[in-house]
Amino acid sequence: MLAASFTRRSAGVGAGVLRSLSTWSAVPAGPPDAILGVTEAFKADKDPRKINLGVGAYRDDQGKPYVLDCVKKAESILEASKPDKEYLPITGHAEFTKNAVKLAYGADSTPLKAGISSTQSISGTGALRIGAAFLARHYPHSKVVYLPSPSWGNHVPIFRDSGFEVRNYTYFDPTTLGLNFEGLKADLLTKAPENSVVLLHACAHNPTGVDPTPEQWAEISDICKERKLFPFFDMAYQGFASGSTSRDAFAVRHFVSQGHQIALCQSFAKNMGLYGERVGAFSLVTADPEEKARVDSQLKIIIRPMYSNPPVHGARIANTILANEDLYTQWEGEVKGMADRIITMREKLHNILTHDLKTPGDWGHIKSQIGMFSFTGLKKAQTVALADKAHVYMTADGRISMAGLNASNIAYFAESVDGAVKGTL
Ligand code: KET
Repeated sequence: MLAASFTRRSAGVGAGVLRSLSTWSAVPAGPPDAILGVTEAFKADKDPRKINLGVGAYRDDQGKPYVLDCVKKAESILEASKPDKEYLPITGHAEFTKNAVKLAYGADSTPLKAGISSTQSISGTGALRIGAAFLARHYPHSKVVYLPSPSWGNHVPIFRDSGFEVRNYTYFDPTTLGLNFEGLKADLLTKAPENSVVLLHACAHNPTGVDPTPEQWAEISDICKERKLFPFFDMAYQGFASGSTSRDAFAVRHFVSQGHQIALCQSFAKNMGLYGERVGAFSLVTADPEEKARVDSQLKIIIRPMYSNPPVHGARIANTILANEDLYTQWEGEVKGMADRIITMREKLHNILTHDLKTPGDWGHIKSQIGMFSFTGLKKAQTVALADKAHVYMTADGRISMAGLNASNIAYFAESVDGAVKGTL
């Protein structure tokens, strides 16, 4: 290409018709996304036995995407009301954010009356991005964020791209496949400088499926207070851990009751199945209505140049459910139904691996881990073999989305794992 253009130039061809090096010729190819890239590989696989356990998206027992009945009802109520398509305000659908915040903090929460500054967001990812941008600009004490090790893969670029230095605190213990609570405490007590931002998964930790107990949360809250650490909660799975949205809000509500001025990111992708609608909320606890008004004004200043204002349809659906007593009750039942189906899959998988196949290793963590994911302990090479030889897709860290398993594919999946572990695939 380079040689050709030089030759043509020297042959006297007019400069206007010459094609020189493309403007983007130096742009390096990036790696596929660690989670969404798995879906791309899955889609390209033509084998009928293929299974996608990569992305955390709920599937029903037929392996199909699941549109909740309460969502269908909310949509027909909305359709009948013939809503317009006007812009929302910069911070979105005000009634939706009010109800979203109530869902997280609890109807009796004190700051709910005094001052929670909140905005609608482009799902949980957008909430994280607004929050990180707000802290980068206005948190006066630190530009260092501590993430649990491991954490959701997108946390690092979100905080880095927002101007934070990203560090880790101990979370998972690879030998017990459970929480390394002593390591966590030691890191927050001695490693993290005072005033650092600490990211906490409110429930159903991704990717490990390991959550602190209520007693451990209380200790973490005390440590944050003692060390003046700023608690930044990511709550993408409210309802998916225990099947109850209020039980899953324990950590958030406990921290707030202890006087922490938390930041909170909410997503309705998983618990309402509104993945592609991009419905979420970001909130900050403020001291009083006057402070809240100032924070509100700065949230608008951050959002307006990013995307001006959020999409309306999903927020209307979520709000219709949150605001209507019957739909809300139905929704709670459907969240529990999804959580329960996942628990049944955990039990079945554990049974097949330990009793039927006698797969080497201890598989108790499949049952004890919580939420949408199981951190299987499979090694990267085994995940590669599972994809290449058995058409079973998961993230390279051995995380599986339990919701991708069902009565028809669980036996094939367990046999494939058995083969990967025994090296017989
Ligand atoms: N936080 C966590 C912890 C999380 O797992 C996700 C999504 C999000 C936030 C953002 O979700 P949103 O759809 O923006 O509301 N996790 C799944 C999907 C993804 O990676 O985008 C996943 O881990 O598979």
